[in-house]
Order: sequence, then structure tokens, then C-alpha cells
Amino acid sequence: MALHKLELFENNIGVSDAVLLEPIEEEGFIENLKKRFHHEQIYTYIGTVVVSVNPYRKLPLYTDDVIFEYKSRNIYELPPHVYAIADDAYRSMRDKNLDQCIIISGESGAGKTEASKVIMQYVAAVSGKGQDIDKVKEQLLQSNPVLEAFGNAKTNKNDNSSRFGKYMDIEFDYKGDPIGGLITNYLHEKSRVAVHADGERSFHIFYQLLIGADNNLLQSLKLRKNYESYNFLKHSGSIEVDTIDDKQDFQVTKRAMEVIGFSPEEVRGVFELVASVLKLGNVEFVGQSNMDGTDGCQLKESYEVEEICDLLKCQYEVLQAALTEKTVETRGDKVKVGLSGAGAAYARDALAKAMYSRLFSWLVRKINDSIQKTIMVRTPGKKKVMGVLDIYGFEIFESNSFEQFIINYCNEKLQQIFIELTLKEEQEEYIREGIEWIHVDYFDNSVICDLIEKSNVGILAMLDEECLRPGNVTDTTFLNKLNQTCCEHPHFESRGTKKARSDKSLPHDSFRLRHYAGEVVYKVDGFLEKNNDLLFRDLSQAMYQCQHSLCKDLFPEGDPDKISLKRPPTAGSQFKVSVAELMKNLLSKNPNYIRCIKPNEQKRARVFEEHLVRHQVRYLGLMENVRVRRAGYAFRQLYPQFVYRYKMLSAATWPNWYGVPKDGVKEILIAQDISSDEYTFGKTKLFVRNPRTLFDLEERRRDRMHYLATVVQKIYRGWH
Ligand code: AOV
Ligand code: MG
Repeated sequence: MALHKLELFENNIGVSDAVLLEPIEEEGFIENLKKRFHHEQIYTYIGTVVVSVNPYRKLPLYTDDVIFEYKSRNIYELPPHVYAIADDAYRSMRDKNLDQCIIISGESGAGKTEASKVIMQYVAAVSGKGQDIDKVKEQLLQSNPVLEAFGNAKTNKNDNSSRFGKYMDIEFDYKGDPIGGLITNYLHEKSRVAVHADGERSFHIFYQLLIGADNNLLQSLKLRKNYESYNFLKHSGSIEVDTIDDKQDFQVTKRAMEVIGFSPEEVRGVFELVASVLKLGNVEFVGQSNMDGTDGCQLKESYEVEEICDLLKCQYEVLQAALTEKTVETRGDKVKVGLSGAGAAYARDALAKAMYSRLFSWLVRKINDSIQKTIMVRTPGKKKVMGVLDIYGFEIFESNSFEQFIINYCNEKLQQIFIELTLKEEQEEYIREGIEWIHVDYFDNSVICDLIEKSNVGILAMLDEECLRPGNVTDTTFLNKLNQTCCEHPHFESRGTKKARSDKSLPHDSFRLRHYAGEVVYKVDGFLEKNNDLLFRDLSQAMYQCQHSLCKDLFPEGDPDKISLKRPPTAGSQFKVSVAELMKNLLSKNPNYIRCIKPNEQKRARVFEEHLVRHQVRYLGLMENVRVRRAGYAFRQLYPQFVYRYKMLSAATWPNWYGVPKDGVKEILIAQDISSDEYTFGKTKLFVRNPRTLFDLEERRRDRMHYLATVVQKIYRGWH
């Protein structure tokens, strides 16, 4: 068996495992990634972690032949690849009965979603065949285009940016054949429905539908082909995107929905809702002052609402009233109060956002149900599971709001388990092998996680408290509260605290968190509203009254028989609960990591900007990862494999060693006069302290092979 990493070193295209770098310094690490990147080697290991640098071009790395090569091969036999990790995880799951998870992290545009698709492609290709199994595979693969159409959008960082977090469990039977899957989605960025930054777009499906649907469908949905007709789309100034073919993608989305098992009525129902969201954006109001001095408003024009009512099978009067008035309960009496023009516009956007994000969650549920139905016919038994996590990466924008706060909190938690698990895994290996564990210093980010999530005193708790407190609460009162509670915290800064009072780089309406990945300034504007996430009851009731097949499912709280006086949980606390569940789930599995890096901001091929990569290497904690992995011993190998590779270096082991492998290893080390400080014997593996020792051994092996080849040649010539 070849030790590929050393061969790569010889070929001078960098080392394929950064653990073998000597010395271990950031500069050398980045240089190595760069060298490899320019040789089309986008993957590099740190032990068993894969670091992936986005090539921004198609490389011949994902063909059936390559899959075949990686199938059932040992992780170090071939160049680093996501396939090798997928294969390793798949085989551990199948053969050792260990549930696996693959955690993919990295910033926006670094290649997480592409990596998750590569994993699914690999698993689909190497696992078994059969009618139901193939159907499940197809459903799992086709869930991607559907979720991307409804959940991804062009942002300034990525033309196909996932605006939701996704965790997918692929379930297998005892033979390792996929028999099901379960997708969980996290925090869909619904604010994008109503607004997006310059140069960005809303979710792909809106454009796909307008440009890809035939005239019949458009007419029946009462849509015009022109994006400019829709307020929710027209402000972006970035409608056509070079890398996106909306027309073709629409066909792909539709077909994927069919393959998954959506009925034609369901597909139609989905498009009716998408069309209604677009039309809602065009509903405008004119404010008026009522005789009694109160505010009020009217629809500027009625036809958009009429069309929505046609699509959703709703009574015009009901929707019109729900959009312009709200019911207020005072001392048991219900009173209708008119909304101001601005209030109605706010309620309209809230409805559009709720409709779209609930539709997205419904799609996820529907996909899960369809896959579930396929496996019902199969024999029950204990399932084995491989989870794939593709969640939005750490985000620092010019202006950061509640969404970035939540996304970065999630990344903070992922970093926490990354450190915990890599250390734990390393420590366990040492214990298994009976070797003394050497402590490694690393930055423990629990202190930041606590600052955000701790009960009663964390930022999320403060936010909830402010949302629930009666009286005059605003984003500013929330910030004041933070200033009081967190002023001493080393990772919190705001102008309202002593330590940052004169820091002019920090605006008065913001606070700064020192995340593990860097400092982020959050503007408090909108925190309360986004956390509250309330939809006026009149609107949910109007939606529930629609005769449209999906509306009752999407707005169950609108059922007048089930009016709950309990306040729904806030967005922040819901997210905290789902993140906690996710972490528990990940911790119960054997983790595998893919750490994605973005080499430039311009999405260009062959461009590797060191400063950008350095920043990511730092915040992904990759050097810590190398150090942990190198703690004490840089390299380890199973005894039989070591003997096989180096047997020519001792007369005792050459040409064959029939004794106990560990004794063979000893023979080789003694013959080569390697100092005993340099290695230690584990139960099944040899641990080598210094990469240099290994390189020396490799060099001697090469010389010896060369010598042996010359001898053979001489003998051969002598014979002839
Ligand atoms: P992300 O998932 O990490 O960002 P993507 O996986 O969507 O990033 O990758 C962004 C783009 O980079 C893709 O659309 C491809 O054009 C290109 N790309 C990524 N990986 C590869 C690869 N292995 N080979 C070729 N091109 C690649 V975000 O979803 O924004 O955080 O929220
Ligand atoms: Mg993505």
C-alpha cells in the first residue's frame, strides 16, 4: 500500500497532511495550501479533517472513475478528497455500527453546499441498488434542487447562497443501503422576501417561475413575465446573473418536485402561494385620518388583493379587512382598530414573509414524508445514520443585524463542539493506545457561548425579557439592558459601557461582540421586532379561512377554535432550543469535518489571496487543530502497514516478515538507529514524534528501493 502523503511531498506539490509540516507555523500552512491549490489539489488533510479550498472552476475530481478509485480504500492511499472522508464515515457506520455526522463549515461562498452534494453523490454511488433504494436515493438527491430553489438566493458573497441551515440524516439499513432520510431546516432568512441589499436577489424560485413558467401557468397564476412589475423583486438591480439559468432551473425544480412525490395539485398549490407572495408585495395603502382623530388606511387599488383571493380561495372582504385593520381586545371586548398606512405595509410584509417561510418549512416536511413513505415497505430494523450539516457560515457584513447575530451564535456553538470533539477524539485515541495524553492549550469559546445563551443573563435572555416586558420597550431599551448586564464581560463592548465609551468606531446604536472568528458590530435596530416575530391574529385567521389546500396547514394558529392566549416562543429562544438539539444530535455521533475556505472575494478561478485565507485559517482554528493533532506525536501508523512499507530497511524484515508486526517494527527502528525518544508503541500503532524522522525514513526507503532496483537490473543483465 502506498503512503500517498509522502509521495505528494516528494512531488513537491505540498504535503497532503498538514500535520507533517515542519515547523508548524501559519505561514507554512498557508503556503502549503496555496501550492496545492495551484496544482489543482484543493483538498488537504489535518489528520482526518479535510480542508477544502474553493477552486471556482470545474475540476475533474468528481467523475465515476474517481468515485470508483476511492471506494473502500484507506484514507491515506489516495490524494485527500471529500470522497475519502465520505468513504471512511460510510464504512465506519456500516461495519462498526457507529452513527456518523459530517460537519461542513466555512464562510459564505467557501463551498459547503457543494461539498454536501459531493458527499451525497458519493454515498448514492457506492451503496446498494434496488427499486426502493434507488427511489430513496433519487428523492434524497432531488431534495437539493427543490430546497435550493426556495431557500437559496444570490447574495453579494455567493450567487447561490443558502439562506437556511440544513441538517440531513441519511438513514441506512444493516447492509449499508440508504432507506430514508430526514431533513431539518434552521432559521430561513425570511426578511429577504421583502427586502434585500443592492446587488442581491430574493429567493431563486421567484425568478425561475417568472422566466421559466409557460404562458398557461403564468396566466393561471395571474403573473406577468416582467420582474419590474413586482416590488419585492425590482429593487435589486441584479436580476440576471451570469452563473444562473433561471429558465432551465425552473424545469429542474419542477422535475425534482415530481420525483420526490409532490402531486400535480401540490405543485400547483406551491406556485399559487409563491405568486400570492409576489402579489402581496404590490399591495399598497393610502393613509387617512379618521373623523375621531385615529389613523386608518385603504387599499390603493383592489385588484392585487382580488387576485390573491382568487389564488388562495379567500373572501375579498376578509383579506382586505385583515390587511387594513386589527382586532384589539380590551376588557373582554373585541374592537377593530384601523392601521396606519405604514402599519398596514408592515403587516403586509409580515404576512408575505410568514407565508413564504412557512411554505419552505412545509416543503421540508413534505420531502421528509415522501421519503418516509418509500421506506415503509422495507423491513424494519435498527437504522444506522449518517448526518450531513450544511449551515450558513460565519457572517460579517457592513451592517449586521439579528440574522447575523443568530447565524454567528450557531457558528460559535459549532466551533465549541469542534474543539471539544477533536480534542476528545485525540485524547481517546491516546487512551485506547495506552499512551500518555499531553495537554494542549487552546482558546475555549464557551465564554462567548455563555454570553449569548446563558439563562437569565445571556443576550438572548435579555432580548426575550425586553420583548415580553410591558410598557415602552424599544431596541434602545434592549441595548441599555445589555449595557447594564454585560458591561464587565470581556467579549462585549458598547458605547454605553465604560470600556468603550470613547470608541468612535462603534456607533451608539450598536454593540460589538468579540467572536472566536473576529469582532462583529451588531446594530440593534429591528432586534425586538425580529425576535418577537408576531403576525397579527387577524391575518392568520384570514389565512386559515382560505379554501386553499395549503393555507390551513401553514397558519394553524388562525383556527378560531384553537385560539391560544399563550404567546408563541420568540425567534431567538426557538433557535436556541433547535441549536441545543442539533448539538446533542451531533455529539451523539462520530464527527467528521470538512473545513471550507474561500480563496478570493471575486469568485475567480486560480486566484489565492493569502490575507483572506489567513483570516479564515485563524477563525476556523486550523492551526489549533494541527497542534492538537500533533500534540506529542505527528504521525501514527498501524504496525502491519509500517512493516509493509519499510521492510527493506532491515535485514530481519526483508524481503518478508512473518513474525508479530510490532516486533518487525522494532527491528526496523533498531536497524535504522532511530532514537527511542522519537517514538512510542501504542497497542496497535506506532506513534512517531517528529515528522523529520518520518521523512528520513522515507528518504532511506527511496535510496534502498533504488539500490535494490539497480541490483535486480544487474542480475538481469548478467543473465542475458
Ligand atoms: P457555501 O454553501 O459555502 O456558501 P457554495 O457551496 O454554494 O458555498 O459554493 C459557492 C460556489 O463556489 C458554487 O456555486 C460553485 O460555483 C463554487 N464551488 C464551490 N465548491 C466547488 C468545487 N468543489 N468545485 C467547483 N466549484 C465549486 V453560503 O451557502 O453562501 O455560506 O450561505
Ligand atoms: Mg451553502
